[in-house]
Amino acid sequence: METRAAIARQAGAPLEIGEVDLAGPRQGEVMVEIKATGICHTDAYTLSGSDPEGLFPSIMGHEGAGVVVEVGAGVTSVKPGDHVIPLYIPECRQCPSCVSGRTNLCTAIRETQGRGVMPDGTSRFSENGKPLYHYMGTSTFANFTVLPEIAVAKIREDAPFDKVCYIGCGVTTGIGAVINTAKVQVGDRVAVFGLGGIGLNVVQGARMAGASMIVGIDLNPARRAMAEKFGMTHFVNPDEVRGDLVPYLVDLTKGGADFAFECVGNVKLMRQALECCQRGWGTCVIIGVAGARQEISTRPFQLVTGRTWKGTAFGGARSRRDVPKIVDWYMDKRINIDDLITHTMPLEQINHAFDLMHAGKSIRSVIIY
Ligand code: NAD
Ligand code: AHE
Ligand code: ZN
Repeated sequence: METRAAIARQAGAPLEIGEVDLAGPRQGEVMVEIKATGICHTDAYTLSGSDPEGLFPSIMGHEGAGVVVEVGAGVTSVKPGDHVIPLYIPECRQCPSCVSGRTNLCTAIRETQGRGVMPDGTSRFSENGKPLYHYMGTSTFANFTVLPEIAVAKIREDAPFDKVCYIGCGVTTGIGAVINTAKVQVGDRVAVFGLGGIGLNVVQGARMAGASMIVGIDLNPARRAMAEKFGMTHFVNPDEVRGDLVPYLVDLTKGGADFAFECVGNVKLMRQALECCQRGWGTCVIIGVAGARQEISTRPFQLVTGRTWKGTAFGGARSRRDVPKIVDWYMDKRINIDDLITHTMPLEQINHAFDLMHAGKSIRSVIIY
């Protein structure tokens, strides 16, 4: 069949809207009609050419929601008509990582996913007989896509696609980083570097966890009002701080943050986020993704004196188990997604969504098919 898609032809070029061919689902696979997809900074990162795994031409996008329209042989956990969220970290419940109980990083299909193909080593997308690569195993910048069964989470049918698509990455990543990875406790002091689509969900998660102080750090003054609405108690614009940012933050938090979250993808900030943590026990959680050849550094003394650097992908969430729960939280009004979706538009305007992100004018843009 044909499907409308935004094609990433080459790094640095705008996406091109067109019809591409999509083959049906094979054994263990499902075809999903994508109803809505958010645009995350990671899409921009890969499109920029900085991602060592970036492949072109490809169909990008990883923050979608839609309806199963067809299933391949052997699929048992979903059926046509089911509402689902595609998962860039699947949950097979059989691989050593899943059974370890220690990580959400299912390894069942990670190798082929990184090569832009389905687990059998081939692509379902093509154009004029030439394959197009999948992206993050999800390819939600196409009206229809094919995924492994283990890479979809079944969700309730009354949840609006144009809102819950954001749970496919940003919401789960931010809130999960606080709850699953950091395990922030009541009364903790939290610092959040970067108040975009991820950082604002960290702020939201920190408020849910009962943090007593939530310091937001961003160069964009327009982020302040939104972050305050989500629970930020103090705003710091590094451009307005005289002298070094780290001692300023240590002073503000009266000794250092219990937890600091880097939500930008900037290795200089990753260092500052570690060093503004409380001596003895403060933990810095890296969420931001930094490009090829970027490295983090600090004086070992920072670690010797009790600080910890750790990272998180998809907020440490067990995807098939946790995503439906987070959809319930949204439907029960326990979390706010609506205010973070600042723009919606048709697929034809997807390049405008990237422009808004780069200009700091949007939190999340959502494409509605
Ligand atoms: P975004 O563009 O919406 O937000 C980034 C924010 O950082 C903006 O508000 C911007 O003003 C701010 N910023 C930029 N430079 C800054 C600086 N020097 N100091 C302070 N603030 C600065 O991006 P996003 O969608 O929120 O994504 C953030 C990062 O998280 C990206 O690197 C993305 O790839 C990554 N990410 C990681 C995961 C994961 O699972 N680990 C999931 C999703 C996104
Ligand atoms: N190919 C990239 C990997 C970037 C990365 O770390 N991705 C996160 C999700 S970002 C979502 O917006 C992730 O899930 N990582 C775990 C994994 O297995 O990739 C690079 O930089 O190499
Ligand atoms: Zn993302």
